[in-house]
Amino acid sequence: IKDDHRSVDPAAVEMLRIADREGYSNVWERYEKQQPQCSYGQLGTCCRICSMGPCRIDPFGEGPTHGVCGATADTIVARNLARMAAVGSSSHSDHGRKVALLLRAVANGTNTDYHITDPDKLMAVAARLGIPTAGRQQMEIAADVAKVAIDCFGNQEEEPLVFLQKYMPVKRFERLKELERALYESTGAKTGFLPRGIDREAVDILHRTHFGCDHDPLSLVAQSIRCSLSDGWGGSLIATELQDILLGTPTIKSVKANLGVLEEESVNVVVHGHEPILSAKVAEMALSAENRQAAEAVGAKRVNVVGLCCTGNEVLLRQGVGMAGNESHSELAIMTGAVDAMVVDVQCIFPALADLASCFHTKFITTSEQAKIPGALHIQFDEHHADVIASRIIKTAIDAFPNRNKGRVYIPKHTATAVVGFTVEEILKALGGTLQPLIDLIVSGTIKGVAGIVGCNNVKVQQDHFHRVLTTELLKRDILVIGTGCWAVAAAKAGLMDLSAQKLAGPGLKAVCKQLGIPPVLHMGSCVDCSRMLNLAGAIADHLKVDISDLPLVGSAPEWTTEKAVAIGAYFVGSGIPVHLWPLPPILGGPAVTKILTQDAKDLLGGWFFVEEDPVAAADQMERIVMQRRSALGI
Ligand code: BF8
Repeated sequence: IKDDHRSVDPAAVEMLRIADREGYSNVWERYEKQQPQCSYGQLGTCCRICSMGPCRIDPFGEGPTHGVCGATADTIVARNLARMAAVGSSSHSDHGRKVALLLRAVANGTNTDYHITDPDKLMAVAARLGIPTAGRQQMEIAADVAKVAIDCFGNQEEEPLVFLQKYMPVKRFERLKELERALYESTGAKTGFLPRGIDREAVDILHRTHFGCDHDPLSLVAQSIRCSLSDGWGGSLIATELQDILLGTPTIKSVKANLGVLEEESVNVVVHGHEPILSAKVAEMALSAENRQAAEAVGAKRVNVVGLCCTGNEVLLRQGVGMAGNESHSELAIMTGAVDAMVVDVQCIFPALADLASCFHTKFITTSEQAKIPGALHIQFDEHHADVIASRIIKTAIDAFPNRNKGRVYIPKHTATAVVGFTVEEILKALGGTLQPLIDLIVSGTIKGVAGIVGCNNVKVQQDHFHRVLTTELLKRDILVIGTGCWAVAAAKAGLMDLSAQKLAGPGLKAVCKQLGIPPVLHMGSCVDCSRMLNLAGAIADHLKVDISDLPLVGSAPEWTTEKAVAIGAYFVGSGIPVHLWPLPPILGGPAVTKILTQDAKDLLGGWFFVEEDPVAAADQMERIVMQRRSALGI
């Protein structure tokens, strides 16, 4: 297989050869057609908030320096950024809301399709929230947990939202409170960082970025951080914790990743999107006796459910479902001609999939009222009739199977083994019930620090290249790598989550991984599960009675694409973690905004953003940060 500038994944390279030969439209080809892309957009200096515009600020200082209303480049950039954070935060949080509402329905008996699968997790979350458990019925406790979660969305008081209060480590909470106080004293103006209500912080951004409201870069950036914190310590955290209660807390397991998980002899159903309330049911219903028989009746071996992107991560970790790939694999999966149905819910779904599926026998099924796609078959999902609807989806795939054109089927034979499922609970179990062994390893320098990576695929970067090189470089430097999302899929496909990847690690990390029988790269879940990383960081900080910003931790979002990644990066920064980004975020047209995010944030928050195009240089910089933090701690 020849190198391909579009992807380093051999399965992708094989499929792209077919795409080129057959003329299938794809994300790379459409990207080429967009060249050259608008430089105002890239710098963040175009504004279309009011109808006097659209306005744009000349990046070379030769054209207009202000919009029609007088907005500066910094105002425009900051407003655009804030709206990205609001959208990203809302997407994660709305996902969390649905889980909270489902938990309430299960608790009050109006939904019997789902159950409390992990009562221990229910008790742990209740205890964390200060909900009494002794002598109480399980469903009473579940109802209380659901109520606290639901109230976080609509809280109208000035108090920070309860999940954040109960989960954020003490020193971080104090630091943000102190920062609010200090800014008020020095400026006389209120600047908030601690989120009040999850919905409120997003609405606040929509309000303050309306024509003629907030034009101050610091104020807009602060609200972006606050809204993002309502995602990390609110919406996403609620999604993770309550999904664990309802669907089970993931455990460590060995799985397969890449397009080779598709099976020539089976009915292949790809679940793509984000919400495991749907995908977990599809995976479960595929195993029902009725559906097994129906599959056999059309000459298939079985119904093979596989995942893509984050909902793929959810069912990978909980049910051991094979992982077909990350974002840039979504079209390639259909091009194999072996996908009988692709079923999607919300987020990160190319609308192009509908057209592509129509070139094959593939049923492209949308299920959410929030994500309808022209050309798709819509089967409305309703969690109150989840079993029946999931079965209908499976049946639709089985019915499509006989229409498969066998002559067009090509499944690249690539898969890698990945050991996944490293929730905080599993990490604690592996360490013998306490974080102390991990802390000792960090203190002794056996492990220098921990890097948390999240990230998508972005067609501006060769698929998975940044993920692979950055991750490998960090391992070499004895930095443990943890992460989620499409980065995790890239790492799994590259074999970096296989036990054999231990040999890639530096001597300290290698010895630890061998002793514990774990890979040096830990899959913690989907993008909402970035909350697991926050939780781990918070637990270490509280254990040592320090702030997260004191710890040798660093983050990265390589190959990032979506507004959700902006929210994740911003809540990491707001939690005290420096975050590397590539590609460039659309902020460089605003010098004051750029300075706040890359420099001032260091003093204000202890976390900041930096950009680096070269993965080896990015690893160097991340290592430097880890080492600086170590020496500040005196270790
Ligand atoms: O939420 S990593 S492309 S699938 S945004 Fe989307 Fe990015 Fe993938 Fe998951 Ni996260």
